[in-house]
Amino acid sequence: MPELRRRRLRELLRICPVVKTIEVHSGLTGLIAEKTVVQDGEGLDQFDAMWISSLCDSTTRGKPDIELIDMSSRIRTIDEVMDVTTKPVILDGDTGGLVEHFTYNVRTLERMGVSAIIIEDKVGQKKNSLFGTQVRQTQDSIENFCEKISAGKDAQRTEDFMIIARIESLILEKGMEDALKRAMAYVEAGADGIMIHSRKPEPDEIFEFCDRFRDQDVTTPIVVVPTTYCDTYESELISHGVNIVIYANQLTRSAFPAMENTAKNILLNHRAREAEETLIPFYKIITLIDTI
Ligand code: SPV
Ligand code: MG
Repeated sequence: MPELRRRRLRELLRICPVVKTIEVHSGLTGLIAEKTVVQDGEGLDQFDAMWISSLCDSTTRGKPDIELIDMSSRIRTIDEVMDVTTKPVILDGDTGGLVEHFTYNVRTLERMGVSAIIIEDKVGQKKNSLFGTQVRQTQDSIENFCEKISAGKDAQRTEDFMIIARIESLILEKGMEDALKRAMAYVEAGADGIMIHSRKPEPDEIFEFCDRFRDQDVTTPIVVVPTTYCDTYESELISHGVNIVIYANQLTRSAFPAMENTAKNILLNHRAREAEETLIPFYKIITLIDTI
């Protein structure tokens, strides 16, 4: 039920050392996030939550990650995922759009049972953060972005829904001081969490941000996306005060080469026998899908 799912993220933040979140973009990837369990040492391990990435939602539709996929289409993806899963959903809300639209979208998402939206402090044509300064991207002013956060918080109807502010200062090379100043301002404006993003191969600037943020704020959840600094273990992130780790695109990036290789294999062999060796039997996929 939407209420139970919505509040589950806050509950997980209270009980988990870190909320492990995986990208999903369809019913099938939702089922993978929901049902993948591994034996890890003495116990079992699984993902806690799902991230509906703008990058992967766009890529799956063959479109660029520039806020081209409108909110109605994003809602269709969320609905498809929610229809077959129970874990909490964190939505990548891009810039959040116009404040006047953001407030309506907050209410819609909240009603659906989404637990959190993460909005990034950029304006104008948004491009994916991993492009960094290779493309033109403009950061929003602190004042404007704070207004958007506050308007969203005023619009929501429950205590559960979270608006998490994503800081792009390190991505856009605006420096650590700017990132920290923004973090404090966004929390003051009502943000329920801070996502700090980096495209460095090492986690040093993320660790520094987290340590310095935690010196001033011990409670506000910190969210990170270790795509480029993927050598970093969850335990290291936890030791620097991180609460949510998002594996933001790995399912899409693993499926793409697998599908491309299969297409090439069939073309080269003029039949599917050779490709068959690398394929999962269909009955194994069907076992993921519940019968009612
Ligand atoms: C996404 O997954 O769409 C994100 C994270 O926003 S990143 O692609 O690293 O910008
Ligand atoms: Mg995104």
